Amino acid sequence: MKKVLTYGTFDLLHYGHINLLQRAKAMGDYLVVGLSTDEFNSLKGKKCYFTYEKRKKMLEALRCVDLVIPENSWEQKVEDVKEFRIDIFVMGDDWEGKFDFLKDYCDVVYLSRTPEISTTQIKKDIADKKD
Ligand code: C2G
Repeated sequence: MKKVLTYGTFDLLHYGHINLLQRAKAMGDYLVVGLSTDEFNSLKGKKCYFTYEKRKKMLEALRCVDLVIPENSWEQKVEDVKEFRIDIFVMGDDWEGKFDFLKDYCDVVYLSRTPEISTTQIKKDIADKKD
């Protein structure tokens, strides 16, 4: 069984996230998603609309997602790759090169981001409509 791992905040889940998750799953048989906790998002400078539990529930409802684990720190990836016997680590190419250190443990693939959609843009568009 080929196991794939990716990480993210996945707030205001949108089709850009879904495109990434579906392509990641298509690279193997089992997809593990490291979901940034609310505390880790504060470290990342992100303020989420949905709590970790709500974001986790939405991801777990996706057919392409097999397991959601908490992402508490930048440093946990090597341990996660070992613990879950990951074959392929996948991220959007806005992270191109940032996780190449994982090549010592698994394949590392950066997939193209879906253009013109982001959680930040969604929030901005909603705020603009309010005025
Ligand atoms: N993504 C995408 N296309 C978009 C928006 C996002 O392909 N239009 C991808 C990102 O490249 C990332 C994933 O969807 O691979 C999740 O995006 P975020 O929730 O913004 O994750 P991020 O804040 O980048 O956290 O340790 C890694 C971090 O936790 C990644």
